[in-house]
Amino acid sequence: MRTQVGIIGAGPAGLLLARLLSRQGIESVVLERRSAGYVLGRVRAGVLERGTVELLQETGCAERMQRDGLVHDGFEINFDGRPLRIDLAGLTGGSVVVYGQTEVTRDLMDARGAEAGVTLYDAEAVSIADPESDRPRIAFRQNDRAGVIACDFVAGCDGFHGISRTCIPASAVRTFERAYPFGWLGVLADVEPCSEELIYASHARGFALASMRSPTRSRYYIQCPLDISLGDWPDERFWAELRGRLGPAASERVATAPAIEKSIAPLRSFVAEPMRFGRLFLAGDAAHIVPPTGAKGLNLAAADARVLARTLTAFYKDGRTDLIESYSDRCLARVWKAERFSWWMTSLLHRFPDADDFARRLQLAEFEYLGSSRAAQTALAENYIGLPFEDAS
Ligand code: RFL
Ligand code: PHB
Repeated sequence: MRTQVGIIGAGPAGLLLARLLSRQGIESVVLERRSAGYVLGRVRAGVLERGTVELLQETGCAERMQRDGLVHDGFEINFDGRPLRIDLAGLTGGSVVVYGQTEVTRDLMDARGAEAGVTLYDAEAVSIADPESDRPRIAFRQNDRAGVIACDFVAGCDGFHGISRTCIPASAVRTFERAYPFGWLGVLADVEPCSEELIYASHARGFALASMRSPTRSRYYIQCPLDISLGDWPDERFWAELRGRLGPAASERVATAPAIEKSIAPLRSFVAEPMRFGRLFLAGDAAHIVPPTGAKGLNLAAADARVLARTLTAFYKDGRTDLIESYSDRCLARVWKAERFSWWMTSLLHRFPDADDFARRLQLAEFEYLGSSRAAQTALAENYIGLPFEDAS
């Protein structure tokens, strides 16, 4: 099989890239190791930056997001029961949209289904040959059948556990990593959210987050040790712990129902540099991971897809290779700012197992400073709504 761009992974980065390229008349084949149903069953991100919203509009598949997405002009930080509202709109003129990653993925899959591009599900990429040449090839397996895709470029959009990054020789890539000594236990339930806006709560027992997917579907998380198993956390225990951490006003409004999904996610910061090796580009979680506290992962994946689509469009339309050369630097400049912000939000709001009273006092001082300083709130707000894109000319 031959195509212009071989895309590994049908998560947000891969599907968005495929769609942006097809709008420019550039062909691609997407390989996804799981089934479409499995990909749609994964409950993940929920907060879209304005830039991500605009990008989805650009792809022409934002109709449902515009109808069902919830515009949020602010959120709350609750510190040991003390609320502080971050007025995103008042501080920055911007806002975010709460619309689940599952829905974004569904919209992109539907759009892909209606156009000429090929997406192969249950098709696992196993290796990438000659990424430094102008004819790289992706070897894959689909139901015991082996196949090869010959292409001009490979986009490694296969997430943190994918193969693309591992196809770059160790001597050509440098990685930076921080693992956090806790995870998030998440629950999805069909109940009215306890608050109209998200609540990020820092409590002596640990972090908690009240989020949502719709006016009738809530998404809640609590910080948990890494060694727990889901069996230790029946619904009643989860609801009690959540209520204990969220602060008195919201706790009273938490409505409960059987969890329709429950999962544990470890927290990690990770960056691989550079994000390109010859004609192999890394995009999204394949190149970088942030802890979810800043709501940045999906948005970074979308930003990479945007930069890569513009890079490849300039190559095919105008023969430009300079954007290929600068792809990694342009992405990483923004990625590291999101890494910093996500690490900062995580450090401010979580309980670290080895932290002493001094460390907790520092967190409290940071919270009180935030409460007293419009400048500090603005810095938080402008990062949360998403830093601007700096497009190459
Ligand atoms: P994905 O979504 O992991 O997709 C990669 C795809 O590649 C496939 N794959 C392969 N396919 C073929 N061959 C192979 N060898 C392959 N190996 C892997 C996989 O099956 C998969 O389908 O990466 P992508 O596209 O880069 O997207 C990244 C986002 O999914 C991720 O950053 C976000 O979900 C992170 N995240 C959040 N991001 C936000 O912007 N806002 C949030 O509010 C937010 N909340 C979250 C989150 C992530 C969480 N977890 C589960 C870690 C909340 C949580 C709990
Ligand atoms: C979510 O709704 O899943 C969500 C919201 C905000 C975050 C992380 C996850 O920071």
